[in-house]
Amino acid sequence: MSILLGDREYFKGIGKIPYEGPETDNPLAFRWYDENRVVGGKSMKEHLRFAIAYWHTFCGSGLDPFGGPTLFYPWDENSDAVARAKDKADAAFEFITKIGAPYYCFHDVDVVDYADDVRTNEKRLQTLTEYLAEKQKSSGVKLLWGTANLFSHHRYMNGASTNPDFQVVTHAGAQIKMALDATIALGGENYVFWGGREGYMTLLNTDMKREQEHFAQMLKMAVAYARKNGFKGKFFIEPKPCEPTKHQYDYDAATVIGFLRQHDLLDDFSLNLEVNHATLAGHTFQHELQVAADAGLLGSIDANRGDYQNGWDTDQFPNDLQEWTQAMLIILQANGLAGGGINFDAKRRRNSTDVADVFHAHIGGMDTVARALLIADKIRQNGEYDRIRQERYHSFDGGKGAEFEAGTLQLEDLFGLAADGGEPAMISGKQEYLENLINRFI
Ligand code: XLS
Ligand code: NI
Ligand code: NI
Repeated sequence: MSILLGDREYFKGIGKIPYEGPETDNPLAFRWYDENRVVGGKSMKEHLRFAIAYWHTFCGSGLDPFGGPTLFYPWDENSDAVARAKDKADAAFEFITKIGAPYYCFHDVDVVDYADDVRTNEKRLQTLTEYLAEKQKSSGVKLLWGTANLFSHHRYMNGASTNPDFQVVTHAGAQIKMALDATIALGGENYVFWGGREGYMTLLNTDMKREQEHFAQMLKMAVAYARKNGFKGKFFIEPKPCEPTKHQYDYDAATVIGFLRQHDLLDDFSLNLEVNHATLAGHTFQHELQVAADAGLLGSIDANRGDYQNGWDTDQFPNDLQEWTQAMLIILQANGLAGGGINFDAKRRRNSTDVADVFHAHIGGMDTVARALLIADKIRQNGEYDRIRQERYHSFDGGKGAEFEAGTLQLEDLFGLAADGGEPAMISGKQEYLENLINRFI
């Protein structure tokens, strides 16, 4: 089976990335990601469900607020939008197949450039959907999630579903409908809402309550439409506290969970958590994972990292073993991601301009996450980590503590127990001990 549908090879000189193990000198090989290796009863491939982000990897131009593009792609040359989009799809599937990721993710406008006419756009996306369906079939690569880009076009400068102008809201709805059609036709397993410009720049001009109600209304319409058309997957909301707006409504996991509960959306939605968004919200990534896991809403992950010295969404590739080991401990404890996977919402730096750089970036990210999975599995097998955490709460496992948990004590009972039991002994939190324990396995 050929990995290429088109006849051009875009990533010349680089073949399928093999697994060669930790000792290899080959920079274009995996040291840790061995897709068939079984960890805790499941293959690495099934645990991690890696996905490639169409927008960064095949569309990202290296543009930043201070300078224009630095990344020029041979698949971007055709002047016809549909032909150009097909070239890009060829390049995308060549890369995804060579790197060996089982999934990809896209926004509507990553797949094909949109014009300023809704019906033209619908036709374009349908044409590309058919093309992508063929590419999926011949490669075995699947769609982890689709989404609509409701933040780049200038019409969305005041928001999309939360825009104060209803005509803009209709355009957001149209784009969501088309992106859902594409996702469903491609067997997409999930659909994502990241609240691009759903938020405000100043409260002076904003009716926050009304805007959030509009957002909930749009989500309900999207669910109704998708279910009516046979979509069985999950919807994810991806929290982020700011950027591009000063304040995004989907601030963090806890905020989104409250919103979903308030609008009765918990049956259809769970969370897609991004590392760099967690850190922008002043949380660790682990915090966000734990909040979602505790609510049974840990759906999917956008893997990347920020630069911890500056405060914006730098979307660097993950490389921090400490961070990912702790994340994996939470994911394993939660029995994995519910329906989602690990999508590299990450871009190489704008001065990483060699063709090989995009491979190095993904290999590094995949190896970091795979290695963290192996480490976390060892820590769990060793058992001491789980035991210490459990032991810390043992006073609730029986006696009056258990009655407290069961809700059968009154406040005056606590008074009596405090008075009779006397001053509690000091019990160490053992933080440094636990930090050393984790490091022992890294
Ligand atoms: C931006 C978001 C975006 C979403 C998809 O910060 O991470 O890339 O993942 O719209
Ligand atoms: Ni993201
Ligand atoms: Ni992001």
